[in-house]
Amino acid sequence: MSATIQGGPSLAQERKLVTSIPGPKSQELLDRKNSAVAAGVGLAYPAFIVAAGGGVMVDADGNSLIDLGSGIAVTGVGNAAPAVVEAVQDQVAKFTHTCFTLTPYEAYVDVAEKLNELTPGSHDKRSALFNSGAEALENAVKIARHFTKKQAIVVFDHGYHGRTNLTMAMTAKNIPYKSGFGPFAPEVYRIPGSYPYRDGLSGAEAAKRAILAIEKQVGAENLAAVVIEPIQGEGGFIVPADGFLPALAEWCKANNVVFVLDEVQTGFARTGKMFAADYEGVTADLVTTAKGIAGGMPLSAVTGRADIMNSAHAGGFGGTYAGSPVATRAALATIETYAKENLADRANQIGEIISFTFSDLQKSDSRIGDIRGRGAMMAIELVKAGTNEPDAELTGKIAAEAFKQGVILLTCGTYGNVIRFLPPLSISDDLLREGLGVVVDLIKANA
Ligand code: PLZ
Repeated sequence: MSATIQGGPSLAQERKLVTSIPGPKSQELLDRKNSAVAAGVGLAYPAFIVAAGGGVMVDADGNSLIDLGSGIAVTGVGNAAPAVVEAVQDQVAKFTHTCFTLTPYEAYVDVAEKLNELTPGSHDKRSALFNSGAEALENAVKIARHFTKKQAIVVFDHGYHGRTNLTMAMTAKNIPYKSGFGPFAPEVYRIPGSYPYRDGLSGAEAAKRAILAIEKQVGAENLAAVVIEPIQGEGGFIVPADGFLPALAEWCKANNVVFVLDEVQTGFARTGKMFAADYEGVTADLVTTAKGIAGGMPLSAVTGRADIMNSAHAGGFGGTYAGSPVATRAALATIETYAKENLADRANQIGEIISFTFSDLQKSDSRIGDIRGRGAMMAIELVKAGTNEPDAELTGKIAAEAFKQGVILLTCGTYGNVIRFLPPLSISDDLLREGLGVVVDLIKANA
């Protein structure tokens, strides 16, 4: 790497292209990557980043790209956010590791207290910390099984929960997540959820269908947990119809089934509230969190009902790095930043700009099949004109061309036809509008 460059919000907030993208330095690094890194680690946008902050990422060639992805909903507070940098630097200079379950430290307890306070519901709660989203999901399942003494787990069409063996079983999509990687963990059952744009069902109707499937295919007497994302992320930013989640939660409660909300992608101000469940009037028994929790440091958590969380024996949960001192200090600074900078409100403003932009375009372009999401977790579903047939080709083309024009744009969806917007909440209106303008122009140009 050549000249050192500082990231964070003081980076020039501009889209600036000084080479073609990826530029020669990134190309060189890409060649080295291909010779050194396993092919399974694919790269969506091969611009090698040297600094990031606010709403931009700067690559090795000096191009400044608009970030509409936040590294998949992670850097909500912004990349290299000053409070996070300060906390991490302070902590690494004190101690880097002890293993919390050997010799503990305060920041882990502080994070647990914060999560117990911030997650929906005022009941008595406990938390346990881990490293990744998938690890949190693995542990939520362990906890639910231990508590209920039952084994089956219900997940949903379009769901995404990770890439470990158990969470691959819980994830719906074959390519790229599962193909050839089986056999998968047993006792995981997938049933239809709620996808208003495609199934046309009300929340009550979708819940009735789901509950019938659970009762017929699994049986409450075998079922430990129902695990669901309050807005399905990788599956296509699918917001369930009103009433769907509360009906499921109620059924779980009546049947001694642990109701787990996976807020890994939706959590921490992203949707305009601290957690997406805050919109739904549901209280989960367990909540899994990660991504936005620690400003980019690897950290995740399971938080939930004290009786469930405390049902397992000491030593049942852990991991060498789980809840590391550096990640927990970063989380405290991150969580404080959401409140101090009012980032949930900022997420709503961002969401309004995005929906306004595409509602306008949708009036004259029937290829914008659906505009959906909450706060700064918004998406457009692209279809063939006048139909609801998914257009994955157009979607891929727009993301690829946006990249060449200096905009990092993520896609998702079971059918690969959803463009998702997950900008850092630190992005300026101007930069956001410029990035969205590139997308609008590309949609128009590819008519
Ligand atoms: N649950 C709801 O969105 C991670 C994965 C991208 P990890 N989603 C992005 C990829 O290519 O692997 C995710 C999620 C929900 C769980 C996870 C898993 O979180 O931190 O990636 O393990």
